[in-house]
Amino acid sequence: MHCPSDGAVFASIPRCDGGDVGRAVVAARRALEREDWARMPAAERGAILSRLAALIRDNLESLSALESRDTGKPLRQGRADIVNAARYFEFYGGAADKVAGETLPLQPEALALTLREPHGVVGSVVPWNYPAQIMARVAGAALAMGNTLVMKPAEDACLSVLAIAGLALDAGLPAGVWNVVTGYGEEAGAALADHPGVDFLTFTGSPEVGTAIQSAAARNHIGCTLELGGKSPQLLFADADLEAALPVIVNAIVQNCGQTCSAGSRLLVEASILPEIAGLLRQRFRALVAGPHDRDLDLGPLINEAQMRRVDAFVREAETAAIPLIAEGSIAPDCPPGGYYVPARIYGPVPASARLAQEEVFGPVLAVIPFADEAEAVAIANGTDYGLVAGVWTRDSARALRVARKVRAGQVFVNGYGAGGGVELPFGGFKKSGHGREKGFEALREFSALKTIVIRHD
Ligand code: TXE
Repeated sequence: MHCPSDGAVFASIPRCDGGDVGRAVVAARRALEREDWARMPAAERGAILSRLAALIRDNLESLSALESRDTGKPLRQGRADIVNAARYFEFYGGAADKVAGETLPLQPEALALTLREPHGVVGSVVPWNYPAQIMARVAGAALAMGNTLVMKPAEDACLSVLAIAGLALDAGLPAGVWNVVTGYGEEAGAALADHPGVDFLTFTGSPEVGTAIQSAAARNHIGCTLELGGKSPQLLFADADLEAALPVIVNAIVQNCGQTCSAGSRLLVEASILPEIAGLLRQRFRALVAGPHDRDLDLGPLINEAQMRRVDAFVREAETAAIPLIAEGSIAPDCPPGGYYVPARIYGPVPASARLAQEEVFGPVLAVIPFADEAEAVAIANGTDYGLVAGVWTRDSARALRVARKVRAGQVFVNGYGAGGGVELPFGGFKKSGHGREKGFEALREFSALKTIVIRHD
């Protein structure tokens, strides 16, 4: 494993192949069929997840340092991620015994009811941007519903996943219930997606690999949820509380160096306040500093060289297209030479059709796009292939509600953005952002199958 802050190798992990994946699927299947998991009362399953949450909190500092070093994110962001991972296991630990079915009206002589049953073996492919959080939102919900799990974390950052899955054994999770296979996407990941012994797939990552995962699910006639990123807009109206809005708008694009599926990467600004907003954001972006994870600055490095090339390509293209650069931040002068550092940048006005306004950069690059009125704001907000998250900033509550209902996004925040993680909130996209919902109670429905039973009684 390379540390993104200096590019140096600091750990090595197994490169699992199809054979390893096959053994993990067999282990997960056996665990599913064993008495100690399948017949465990839901409250006991929940208690194990709650104990795991407590163990994560007991190990908060070491896990935060590991997450920060592995991903390059500043230490306080790594800590926030580990706290959120604990929150997922607390939430799903408490929820495990609260999932109920229904009774349905049918005939006087028959009782009809529904049950939620586990899918069976869940295959999960996790990305590198939020390994602990994404692992926890999948494992918490899938295990709460009684599934067993084979998880393939990302080759670029997977150490917190290994550490926390190890703690799960200490919390009392029976062996074989949660299996982790490390390695490359095209080897271990593809083998997992294609394995006929997997009953349900869940994936967070690029749209390209999402298509491959969905194709594999179709070949095996199983369900899947996909979370494939976004080009999320924040709509800033002239009557908004700018003092409240601007720090949130900046954070939504620089958090985790912009490598966030829900990054607020488009800022739609009412044209009458564009010069004022550009001026205020210029000051804020100029003050942003990127540097090594352990210095805990505004931004850490990007995850790897490929991401750096990707961000550079967008920057070069913006230059070629003469899109104005409003401001850029800086890189701390004494950064280790092998790190993947880029400064935060803000461009505008950006034509709504430009690639910078349409495609996911996955870096700290904000595109500012002016709009004339509410109708145009909504049209621009909805004018990309994505639909993951949106933010609306206005003091006019009727407008906030109108816009929130018209914007095609899985989550819409009014006068805020991101809500501090929000493990309780269903999360997932429209359009190319994917389908299915994770987080909250909705994930418990995704990670279970509905069965109807009809009992005739006279
Ligand atoms: O993603 P990949 P990459 C977006 C973001 C980023 C781009 C490329 O725009 O710039 O994707 O990132 C595994 N079968 N997001 O290349 O390849 C891989 O090992 C099965 C958005 O890193 O999708 C890793 O575990 N699995 C995003 C995971 O897929 C495969 C998070 C993600 O890697 C596989 C990450 C295959 N054939 C990137 N190929 C989000 N939505 O948050 C790779 N993998």
